[in-house]
Formats: sequence, structure tokens, C-alpha cells
Amino acid sequence: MKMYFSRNPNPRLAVTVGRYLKAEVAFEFAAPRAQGQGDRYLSLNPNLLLPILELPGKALWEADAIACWFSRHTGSDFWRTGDDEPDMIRWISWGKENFVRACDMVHWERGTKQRYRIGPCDQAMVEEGLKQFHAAARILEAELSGRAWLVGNSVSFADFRMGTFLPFNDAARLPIDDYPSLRRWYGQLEGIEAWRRPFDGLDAPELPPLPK
Ligand SMILES: N[C@@H](CCC(=O)N[C@@H](CS)C(=O)NCC(=O)O)C(=O)O
Repeated sequence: MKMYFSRNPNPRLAVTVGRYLKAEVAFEFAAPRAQGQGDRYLSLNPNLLLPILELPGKALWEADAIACWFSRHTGSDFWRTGDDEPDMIRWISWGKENFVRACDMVHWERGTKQRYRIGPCDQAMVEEGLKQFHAAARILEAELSGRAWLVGNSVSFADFRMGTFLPFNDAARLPIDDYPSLRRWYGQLEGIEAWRRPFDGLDAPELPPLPK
């Protein structure tokens, strides 16, 4: 079993889950959108995006699906399967439509576009992303002021998914410090070794640096 990854946010999330759960999987750096690489990956993921988990006879793509697969196959409740499952799905779903999306908007302008020289930072998109970030962060702040993690009493995939873009906050500069409970919750994620250093020991080029 092999998972193709890069150091970008969604593949980083999937690598983090795999390493956190100590899944028996080989990790291989890939760049499906690089020139000349498409043919190799098209049959594995028609979107030519990462992560991709290559299984005997098939491939699974989308970080959430791969996280679910890792959790099932390591016998973990990291992906909840009991009464907490609807709650976890709620946060994954809401997060992707709200908090994660807002982080993505800002990170795209300030991070990815600059690293890969895709174009100038669109300030109007940054402003819109920040507006959506604050609206979502207020909801998370209220929730997290009364609890350590999003679901139940321990970390779950909902926490990892919500935090997808926060390891890239050197680039995105999202004001998470304005929200003390959110900041405390993210500090808990940063306390997890696999979260902090998912790529330790893996062979993968660094992301292109942000221009000075
Ligand atoms: N919805 C997909 C998004 C996948 C995605 O957008 N992947 C980006 C990185 S965040 C990608 O493959 N970029 C090309 C690369 O990293 O080489 C998921 O959650 O897995």
C-alpha cells in the first residue's frame, strides 16, 4: 500500500493522519500536475491532485476518505464510528464549507500563489477570506471555550481537518491569536508530534519558498 503525497495542505493532512495512526503504508512524493507526470497518475486520480492512496486493484483519493481508511484499518476511533460519528461529520462538513474554506482562500492568495508564482496577491480575495475566517472563528471560539476538542473528549479527524491550513500560517497570517480558545485548541494539535513533523524521514522536496 502506497500513498502519494506532496507537502501541500491536503496531502500533508493525509500524511499526518497516516503517521499519527502508525498506518502501515509507504509514502512516495508525487507531482501529478508537473510536466510529463499526468499520464502516470490519471488512472489513480482523474483530478490529478494529492493525496492518493494506492490499494491493491484500486486507488482512493480525497484526504477525508483516506483518513477514514487509515482509521478503519488501524482499529482506531480517530474517525469516530459510534454515537459521536454524526457530530464528527458535522464538524468536517461545516469546516470545509466555512473555517477551512476561509483559511484556504487567504492561504491561496498569500501562500500558494506566491510560492508558485501564479499571480499577484488579490487583496479583495484576502479581505473576503478574512471576513469569512472571522465569522467561522467566532463559532469555533464559542464551541471550544467549553471543550478541549471538537468531538467528545479526545482528538478526532474533525480536529485535524479543521486545522488543515494552520501549519501554513507563516504564509497565510490568519489572526488566530484573536481567539484564545481556538489558539489553545491549535496549541494542543501542535503538541502532537505527527502534526508538527509529518514529513520527518520522508523524501520530498521542500515547498518553493515565499518570495521575500
Ligand atoms: N479535496 C481534495 C483536495 C486535494 C488538493 O487540492 N490537493 C492539492 C494540494 S492541497 C494538490 O494536489 N496540489 C498539487 C500538489 O500538491 O502537487 C482533498 O481533500 O484531498
